[in-house]
Amino acid sequence: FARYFSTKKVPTSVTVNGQTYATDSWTNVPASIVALTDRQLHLDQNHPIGILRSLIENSFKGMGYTFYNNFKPVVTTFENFDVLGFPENHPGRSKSDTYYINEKTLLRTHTSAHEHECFQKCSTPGYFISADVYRRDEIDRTHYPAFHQMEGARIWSRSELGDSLHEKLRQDIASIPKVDIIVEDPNPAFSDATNPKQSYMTDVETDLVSQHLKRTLELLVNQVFNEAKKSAKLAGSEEPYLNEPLRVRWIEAYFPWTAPSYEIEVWWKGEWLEVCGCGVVREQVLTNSGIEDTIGWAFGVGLDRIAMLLFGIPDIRLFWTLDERFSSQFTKGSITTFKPYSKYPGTTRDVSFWLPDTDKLPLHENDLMEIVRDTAGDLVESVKLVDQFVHPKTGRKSQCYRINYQSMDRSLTNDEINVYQERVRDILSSTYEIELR
Ligand code: FA5
Ligand code: MG
Repeated sequence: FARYFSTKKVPTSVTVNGQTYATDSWTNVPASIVALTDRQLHLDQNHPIGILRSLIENSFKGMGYTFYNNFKPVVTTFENFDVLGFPENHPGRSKSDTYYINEKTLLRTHTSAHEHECFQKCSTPGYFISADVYRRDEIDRTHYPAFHQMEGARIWSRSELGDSLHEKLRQDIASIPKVDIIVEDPNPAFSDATNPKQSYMTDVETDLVSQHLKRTLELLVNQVFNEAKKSAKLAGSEEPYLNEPLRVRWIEAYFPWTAPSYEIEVWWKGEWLEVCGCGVVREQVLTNSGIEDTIGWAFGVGLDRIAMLLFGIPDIRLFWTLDERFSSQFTKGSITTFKPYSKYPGTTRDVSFWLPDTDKLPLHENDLMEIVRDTAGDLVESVKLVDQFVHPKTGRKSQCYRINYQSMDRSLTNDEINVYQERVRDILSSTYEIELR
């Protein structure tokens, strides 16, 4: 992609949210992505993402949290990775996964990029932050290079609480509203024995902080999925699970800045749905943020896929449409089921090629995705690898990708699609040492 970008002549600067940054050899953020940073869908009270954000915030009002919703998406590599303990070689740091403005500046890949700042400035015991985040990723109904996360965190100061720390933690746990929910914890399918604890915390502290975290997230998930059940019932579904208490389970997870770490999954439509990663915050994040002798937790939940369930939205790209037929369907404070408007037919085109020899610049799948998306924008419904084989004699590898072009608001002509397809082929063959077939 660096190469693709260089053929397009990297601009000398990139402007995001009114701030101008110098570019360098790391720059890989296309204008089409920068344009999304002004949308602020999570602040729109009449947009499903904004409605979901408010729904969650409302169930935590008066419980000691500050709500941050205005943090800008440009952060430093220090905030997004270093302070959180991401190792140097972590794949998340690579140019194929992350949008860099320049070597030291990027579009945040998660809301955890603000833990450093929030821990420093937050004056309540905890906070929630909601924001748009960006990742170079595949294209399909549930993946988009921009999406939204809500993060929560809570801390307790040992030096302030002294001997009453345990008592305070127990009180705080007891004050979380109880929910009618079936929780597999400990979950028989997983053992917590391998989930690392931190040596600066006692076992009792780790256990109490984890309990507070788990009860908090069970409350959040119950609130959200009860709404999803109501909306599924209103839409006419008679699935038996809609009338039963929600089933959730806790599984072990790994994040560089939490220990122990967990994920909560929800039983939904016959399968376990991954909802949220979380854990007990590592000491180094807290001390690097200038708060000594504290213990606490953090979680991060993706809002888009949950909003898709709640509002019956079949395609993640619909969140970004400017079509009135979408926006007019949603109003502040209410969960309503999306009524699809006329779908326009899609058309597929295949692109096949021999990959370069191994010593040449490899073509990463995300590079291909980016070229397609940058050429045809939201007219790309999906890009899928449909065939791949190795030539028995030459040992060369061939791949075939199927691009599905489809507009959400109009019908596309064959001529128009042919132009995009030709452009994709041209860029591919002029940038990478592939051989088109
Ligand atoms: C994180 O981003 C961590 N920051 C979460 C966290 C916070 C852990 C605090 C511990 C403490 P993860 O990469 O799994 O974790 O992403 C979290 C959620 O974002 C996922 O569960 C998923 O719902 C959503 N998500 C990830 N990629 C995409 C995408 N391309 N499109 C839409 N949603 C996505
Ligand atoms: Mg994940």
